[in-house]
Amino acid sequence: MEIFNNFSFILLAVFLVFSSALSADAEVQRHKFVIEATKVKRLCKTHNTITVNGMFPGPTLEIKNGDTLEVLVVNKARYNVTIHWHGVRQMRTGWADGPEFVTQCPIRPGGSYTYRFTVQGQEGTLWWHAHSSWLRATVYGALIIRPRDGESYPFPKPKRETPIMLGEWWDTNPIDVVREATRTGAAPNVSDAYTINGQPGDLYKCSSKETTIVPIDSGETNMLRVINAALNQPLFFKVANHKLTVVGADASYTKPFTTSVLMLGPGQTTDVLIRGDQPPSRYYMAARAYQSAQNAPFDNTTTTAILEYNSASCAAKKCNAATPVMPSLPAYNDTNTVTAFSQSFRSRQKVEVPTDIDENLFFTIGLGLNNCPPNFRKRRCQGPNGTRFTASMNNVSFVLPRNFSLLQAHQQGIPGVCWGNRVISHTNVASNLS
Ligand SMILES: *[C@@H]1O[C@H](CO)[C@@H](O)[C@H](O)[C@H]1NC(C)=O
Ligand SMILES: *[C@@H]1O[C@H](CO)[C@@H](O)[C@H](O)[C@H]1NC(C)=O
Ligand SMILES: *[C@@H]1O[C@H](CO)[C@@H](O)[C@H](O)[C@H]1NC(C)=O
Ligand SMILES: *[C@@H]1O[C@H](CO)[C@@H](O)[C@H](O)[C@H]1NC(C)=O
Ligand SMILES: *[C@@H]1O[C@H](CO)[C@@H](O)[C@H](O)[C@H]1NC(C)=O
Ligand SMILES: *[C@@H]1O[C@H](CO)[C@@H](O)[C@H](O)[C@H]1NC(C)=O
Ligand SMILES: *[C@@H]1O[C@H](CO)[C@@H](O)[C@H](O)[C@H]1NC(C)=O
Ligand SMILES: [Cu+2]
Repeated sequence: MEIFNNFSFILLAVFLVFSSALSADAEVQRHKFVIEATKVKRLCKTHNTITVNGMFPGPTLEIKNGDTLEVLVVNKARYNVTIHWHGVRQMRTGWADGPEFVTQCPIRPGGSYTYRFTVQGQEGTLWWHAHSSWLRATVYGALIIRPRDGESYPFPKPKRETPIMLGEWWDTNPIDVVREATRTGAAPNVSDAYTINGQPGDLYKCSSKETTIVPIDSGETNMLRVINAALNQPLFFKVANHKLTVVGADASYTKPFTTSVLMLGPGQTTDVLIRGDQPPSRYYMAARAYQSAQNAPFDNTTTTAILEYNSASCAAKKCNAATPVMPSLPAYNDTNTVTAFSQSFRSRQKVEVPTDIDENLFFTIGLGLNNCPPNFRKRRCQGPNGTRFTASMNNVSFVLPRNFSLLQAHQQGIPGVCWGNRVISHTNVASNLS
């Protein structure tokens, strides 16, 4: 624990005055997000998909470090909803963070809520998504944070920048998938497709015509802002014949390193530079599962987009474009590649980390806790060996409160919410992951 004496308090006050003067050029950006059901056709079937402003994926927000976002969310859907600003450090704006019943009660159908927060000291790529039930399967978008005016990237400015949002698509209502899993205790159905910027791509039925195209010109260096917006699945990502130079992750710059493949866990982002240094043609960028768990079912399909040299496009060649080159992706269980990739990350500068440990904490994290209480019927315990498929920490599962958010209960000292029976272990994994 840090104890503030008067002297450091004065220093802090001076710092605050100074830093607010520094951010004089910061802007307040206002947006309106209307959450509504929209007809979206994928894999040959039209769904009433919950979207933001009728867009899937939702709008990309582009701000500068130091800017303030003010987003009015209007809920015209038939579900409770909240929006989470994934990765944003909510400094003194905890109520704008978004996880339902943690920092706020959900926005009910017909209701609205304004999120207001400042992004400070973070640059690169983040994203936003719904944080209520499984609405995030379709309610998500990119959040791009560029340097302040007068500042620049710590690498040469890319010619073009393209968000690459990797997603998961269910050929049914995703809310039904999680409700079914919660009812039966079985693991939720795996997705039917992965997507790049909302499109499954050439390898799926009825999808070829809409495959995402990412343009490039010979000789130029572009940036791909890769985001894993999947709900549950770590994903490999590769571009045929092209090397990728990682320059940032989760809105922090990294020491650059070059790789042929990325692996992103759900929620992670990775910014890479890609050079148009190959013969002008069409190249697939592809993503598929990294599955470390043995014997657990997973979606083993592959999503693709096309990196297209402009001189090799259909338009340039009067619609006689080449079949794209396909990258060979790592095996689903290629943990060595994942380890090598993860171990390549370095900070740009030397960072002092605390080395004196005051307290050691020991956590076990599990999936598949045996959790079928005697009073539960068999039909609610259809997980492996008659269990309920649950996530746990130190053998305890988390259950959301139903009447107040944790933050409100903590702030207002409302009993029975934060410090009450938070350790009931009868919930389902599906409602716990975020
Ligand atoms: C929606 O949220 C309200 C609280 O804001 C809660 O009472 C209600 O149970 C929620 N509905 C669902 C379907 O979760
Ligand atoms: C989950 O998969 C099973 C087996 O394929 C299917 O019968 C069921 O309808 C699916 N559930 C949902 C909600 O789509
Ligand atoms: C994906 O899994 C199915 C069975 O669920 C199997 O038939 C198919 O061969 C697998 N495909 C790949 C590419 O591994
Ligand atoms: C990965 O899967 C293959 C089969 O697809 C298997 O032969 C191999 O032993 C597995 N490797 C590991 C490390 O589990
Ligand atoms: C189910 O039970 C059997 C017999 O006790 C055991 O061998 C197996 O590992 C169990 N499976 C799981 C997924 O726990
Ligand atoms: C974990 O919790 C269950 C009850 O939820 C209990 O039966 C089991 O013994 C616990 N396991 C450990 C290692 O504490
Ligand atoms: C709020 O819900 C908790 C259980 O989640 C319950 O214990 C508590 O009594 C409730 N408080 C009020 C004021 O309704
Ligand atoms: Cu998130």
